[in-house]
Amino acid sequence: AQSIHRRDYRAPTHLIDTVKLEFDLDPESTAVINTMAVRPNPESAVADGILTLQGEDLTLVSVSVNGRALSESEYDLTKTQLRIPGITSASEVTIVNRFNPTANTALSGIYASGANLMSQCESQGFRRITYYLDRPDVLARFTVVIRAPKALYPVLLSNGNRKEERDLDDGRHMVVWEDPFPKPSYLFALVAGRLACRRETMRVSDGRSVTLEVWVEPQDLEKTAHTMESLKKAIRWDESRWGLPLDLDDFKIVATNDFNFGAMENKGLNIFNARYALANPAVATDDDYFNIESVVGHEYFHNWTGNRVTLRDWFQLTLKEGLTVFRDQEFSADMLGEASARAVQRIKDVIRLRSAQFPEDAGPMAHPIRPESYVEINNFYTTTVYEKGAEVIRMLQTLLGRETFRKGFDDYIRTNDGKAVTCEAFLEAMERASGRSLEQFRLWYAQAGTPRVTVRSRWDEATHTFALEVTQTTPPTPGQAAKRPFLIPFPVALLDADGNKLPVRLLGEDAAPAPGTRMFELTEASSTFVFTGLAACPVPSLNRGFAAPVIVEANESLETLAFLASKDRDPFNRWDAMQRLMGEVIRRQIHARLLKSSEDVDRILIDAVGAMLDDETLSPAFKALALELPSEKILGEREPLIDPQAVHVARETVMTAIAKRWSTKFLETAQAMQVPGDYDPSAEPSGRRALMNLCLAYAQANSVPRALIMICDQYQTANNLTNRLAALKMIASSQSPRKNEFLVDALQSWAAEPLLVNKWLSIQAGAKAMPGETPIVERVRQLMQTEFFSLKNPNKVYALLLTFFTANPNEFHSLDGSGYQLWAEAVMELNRINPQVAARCARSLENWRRYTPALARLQHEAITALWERREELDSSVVEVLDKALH
Ligand code: B3K
Ligand code: ZN
Repeated sequence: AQSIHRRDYRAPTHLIDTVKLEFDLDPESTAVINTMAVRPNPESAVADGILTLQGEDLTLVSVSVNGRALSESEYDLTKTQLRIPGITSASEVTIVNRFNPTANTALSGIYASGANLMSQCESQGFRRITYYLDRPDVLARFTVVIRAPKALYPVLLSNGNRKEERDLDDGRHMVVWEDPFPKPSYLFALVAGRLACRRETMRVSDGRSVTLEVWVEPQDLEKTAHTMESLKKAIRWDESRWGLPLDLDDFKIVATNDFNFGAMENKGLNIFNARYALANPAVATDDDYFNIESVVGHEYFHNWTGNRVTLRDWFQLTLKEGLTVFRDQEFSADMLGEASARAVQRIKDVIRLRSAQFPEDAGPMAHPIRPESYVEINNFYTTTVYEKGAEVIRMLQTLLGRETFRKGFDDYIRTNDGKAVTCEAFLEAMERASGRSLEQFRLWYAQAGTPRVTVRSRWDEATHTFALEVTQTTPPTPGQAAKRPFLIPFPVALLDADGNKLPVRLLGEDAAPAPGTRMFELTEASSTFVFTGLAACPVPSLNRGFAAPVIVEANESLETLAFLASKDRDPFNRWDAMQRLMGEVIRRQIHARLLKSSEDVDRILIDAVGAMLDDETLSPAFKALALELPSEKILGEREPLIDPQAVHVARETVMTAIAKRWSTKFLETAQAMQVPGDYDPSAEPSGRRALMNLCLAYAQANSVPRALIMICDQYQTANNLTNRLAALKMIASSQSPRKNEFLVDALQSWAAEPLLVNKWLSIQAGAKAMPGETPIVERVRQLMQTEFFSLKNPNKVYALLLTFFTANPNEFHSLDGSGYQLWAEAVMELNRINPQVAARCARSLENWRRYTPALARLQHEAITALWERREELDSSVVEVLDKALH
């Protein structure tokens, strides 16, 4: 497969000013008449008049130029291109073609979802609808005419405004849509089917009244209230926080069960995976409610960052994704309220970064947030482009200050509205606003890998000075052996014995600043800061609030970590200190196991947990995050070689030791955290439920019989899915002889609801098997054979297979290689059905080199076996295997 390089960008040879698409919908053979007003691009370096359109899996019927039908010898057609010569001046090019939505199992282009038709065009799905200049820098005004049998497809939607609607002969009808905003093809959308909608009108800041609609299958209509509320909040927030209004009179959201990822920001017609659009207390957990608000926000915010200002080419993806993730994170944080509640959002975002992006940055797929090359762009919708991209934007806000950042953001939008631009446009706007060169900062766009910031401290009793020697290094990544130092914002506070912030005064500075956090900028490989004006050796609190996406290695003692976990006033760092304390204690268990010795779980940790549990100044939501041991995934990542079984046992050992000591306290807290009354998914009661369920998990780790009774009782009596699901999850990994009874009971009550069946699959894929029980891999295989699973439905694949591959390391990385065998079979099968989903699953083994030799060898064998069959595989899967092996 061919790599595409960023440096090879060429302006398009032609531009398309307007396009009219006429669809005659049919589930097996949809016809398209595509009429484009095309003209040569004055900016193009090539002016040979050849118009090269992309097309994939299409049946071409006819090509005409300015009304004259071309004969086959007058154009050139291959599997992926249609070349039409002689377009040397403005011309009307008309293409007629057909495609089969039902055969489209890749879910890219227009495809059948149950009895409905849905579309997904980003990145390159539009070429599966018609021949086109399918690239983001060609912006056209779209008119869409949809004709369809009315009984089958009573609702016909596309972008923009409804211009006309009427019945035709033979039970067919027609709707015409016009989108006033020029857009790239990846933002096109079409939906047809039997759908119902929740509709509301809202007055926006400029006084206009807009119509908001959420379209779903009729039985799901009662699950759309939260989505609508979230949309209204998102609109308000974008107006008040960024001064950005809704630019359309109509805004629609559509939900579907068949979707490759979360949701899509098509102009005025967002399409959502049902899991991010449907909620009621029976089908959605607290996290689901929360995620829906965040994803609805994310897609809505794209209307400005992505749609109004769009991308020149796909290498710039982070320009819209990093920025929009940053915006949705801020939205979620603002919805939580004041500072300590906002910290909960920050912590969740960092957990995500550490568990998914850090491993990516340390593996064979490591790439800068703006990659230099790719084989398949769909493989680059990564946590690096998204989540690290958001961290890079956040660093800019931190470095420039909120006000200057906002000025730069406004400038960026104003200057680039209606254009397709590169990441440079954003950086230049920030430079204009701040008057500051961001040259060194640009390295964040160019260099991959997670920087390590090593900190050594020294207290000099004689001079009462405190020195911090700060060194940054970034490990080599594919194609980038040596790295230059980044510009890293690095906020530091110095704490006294009570956790109070001291003045941070550098040696040589005359006046002592007020006590507080001080922002340093690391620009060199190594820098030393010497602080003075201190009565005693302080405790440094570093990279406060996780200002930079780096790994800080400060070698703190358990005592220091426990001190920070109880005294640091920065809630993020307090959480982080507790996590590092836990991580360090677990690491000692892992190493003891390696040396076949035993090691007591340190009292310092056990006491710190007890103290935090008792601390009444902390919110339950915060405690739930701080008291949960780091995941096996995050723990393994820190080891030189990952031994999933050792990590698992070590984590369980520590959990049990904590549980033993505080057994009563956990049960009492679980009791105290119960939320009476009707279900309310808002932050406060969600936090109480999270802490309650964590306490129950601890109590169960100590095998207190009362805990299992409480858990089973909770499963039966809960009035919300959060508690019911949490209980079932604990039962599924317990010693309970009745666990199958519970699982069958859950299936019986959930079978009619795809979202719930998926959760049921996930629970089993993520469970641990007790001695004597069927190994999880066998359980997963059995479930794959049931009617509740289908390889054709991405949500089911993610729920069962991806959960097993990525969220159950102890079971998946079983020493007999059975997990890898299943992985290879699944990737092979999925490749035929849906290459994007196959490639995503394939990535589960990419970090094989990080494992202990026996496991690495087995993984290598499984990858190699697929590699040898690469002729049968889609280039997206081949790219993953290739990068993993070579
Ligand atoms: N922009 C889409 C992602 C499209 C993925 C294509 N493989 C959703 C989002 O980020 O909002
Ligand atoms: Zn996005």
